[in-house]
Amino acid sequence: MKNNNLFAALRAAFPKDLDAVAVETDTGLNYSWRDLERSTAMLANLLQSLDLPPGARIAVQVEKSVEAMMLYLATLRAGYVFLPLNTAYQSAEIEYFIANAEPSVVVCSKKNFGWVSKIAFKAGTQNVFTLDDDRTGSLLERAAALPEGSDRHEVVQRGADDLAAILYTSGTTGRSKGAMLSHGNMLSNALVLKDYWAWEPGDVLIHALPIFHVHGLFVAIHGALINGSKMIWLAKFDPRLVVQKLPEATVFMGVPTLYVRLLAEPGLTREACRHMRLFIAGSAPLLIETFTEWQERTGHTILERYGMSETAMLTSNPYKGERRGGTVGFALPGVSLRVQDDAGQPLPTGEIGGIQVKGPNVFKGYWRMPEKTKEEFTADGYFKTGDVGKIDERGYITIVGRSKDLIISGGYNVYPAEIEGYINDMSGVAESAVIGVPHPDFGEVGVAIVIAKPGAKLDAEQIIARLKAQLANFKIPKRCFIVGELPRNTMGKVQKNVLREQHKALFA
Ligand code: MLC
Ligand code: AMP
Repeated sequence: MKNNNLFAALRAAFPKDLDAVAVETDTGLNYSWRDLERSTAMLANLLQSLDLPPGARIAVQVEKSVEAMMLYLATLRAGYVFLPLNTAYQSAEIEYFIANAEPSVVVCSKKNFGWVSKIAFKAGTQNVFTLDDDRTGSLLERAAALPEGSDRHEVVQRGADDLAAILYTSGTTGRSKGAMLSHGNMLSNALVLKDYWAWEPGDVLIHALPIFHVHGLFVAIHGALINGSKMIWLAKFDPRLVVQKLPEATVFMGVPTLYVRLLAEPGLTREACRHMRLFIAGSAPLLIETFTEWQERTGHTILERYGMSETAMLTSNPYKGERRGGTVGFALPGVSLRVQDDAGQPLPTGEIGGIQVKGPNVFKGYWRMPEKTKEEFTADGYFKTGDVGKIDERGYITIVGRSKDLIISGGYNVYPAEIEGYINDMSGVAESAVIGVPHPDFGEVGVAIVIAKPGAKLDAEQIIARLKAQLANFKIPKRCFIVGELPRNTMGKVQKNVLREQHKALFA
């Protein structure tokens, strides 16, 4: 029987020479393909030795490292479900994810072991590990202590519909939902992108993104591995280092903020990009100015694509044809995409409506939320993305906005409803509205507009400081204003569009 485990497909694409370099790090370490093979086998054996139930979730909140990637691959290999968590999340956020997902294993960094393990044990998780290799309880140390032969492992049999990962994401309601992605979802997407972006022998990818979201974890890692391509691995995005590494690479992927920051590097020249084949952008809108400036500086046209946690990649500008700035290109092969009005009627070319999609890449639903899942799909099986867009006469898709109340800041999603909830809980606050406004570096950032209760005195800086103590740093509004009232429509609903208009030049 064919094994549909995604890892089996990635493993099959490893080059013949297993001693060749698979990953080169910014600290000068080289990992061979054999290292990937052996370490993932050891970690998979270790996970399997824990006697976990079928479908067990492995929740991981660790700093980016090659070992963290190996843990992801080992989880696939052993047939369990990977649940990556942003390293910026603080205790209330982690508590929610662990209570909701009920992971059997939690892996965290050494510095967070105290509070994370407390949350995990309280929620009933039996196994809490660190990944760092200098303390007892480290996964790698344990794996190394397994009996001889533990670096051999037969990839666990998985069906295409079996779960491979849960990615937490949020919709209109503030609370995060776990998007369940299967081995088939991810493999189909990886194979389509290999072809669509014309990956070729000898390609080298600069991996500079975090590995807890679709972009860095799936698009970048799967892309390189399924092509047997070497990765130049940066633990953290550093524009100077990326520019230094460009001459050794052929492919780069980034959110628009990365491109904006790279353009500020004097070393970014045509000469530095002489071996580059492809620059890919996504996760947030790429400004046309960035697209054009990049073309002028480097001679390369950025290829913009569009995706989301629930669907992996949906559309892409073409590799060979015209890459049109301001558009996200065409629906990928196998993806069926349409634009509909609010009444569920298909819209003609050029008209703006809700983007809906269907295809082998579309997720299996939200973890333990069948009702929510049902709401987000149409009767004929299309997923409602919450993005608003149009398709032109040549088939290019443009995203013009979002029907979901969401801010995308530097490629990270921020849910106004979540931040407003925290602000509204503060004493003296009557109400608040969090809006996204344009920002030259992050594309968009959050701004909080707060109303005090009668007689209460509020301090904007204190509100920000309190939020900082509770929430991931990228979610913190960059400014806070205390005002007398919020603009409302005749139904009494806060008019966020009016607030956005009022504050649009704040960071201009
Ligand atoms: C950091 N900060 C941010 C921020 N990142 N603020 C708003 N938005 C962000 N994205 C703030 C911190 O709170 C901190 O503020 C200050 O900036 C410095 O923090 P840092 O950690 O040193 O920042 P830096 O390393 O410069 O990070 C910036 C970044 C990072 C752009 C490199 O945000 C990043 O890696 N973004 C990529 C996100 C990504 O991979 N998205 C893919 C999602 S997948 P203070 O006040 O505390 O000093 C997806 C689907 C798809 O969307 O289609 O791909
Ligand atoms: P996430 O849920 O974090 O995966 O974020 C997915 C969202 O990012 C999508 O629904 C879009 O709103 C947005 N997005 C991704 N790629 C692009 C793009 N190229 N242009 C505009 N928005 C994008």
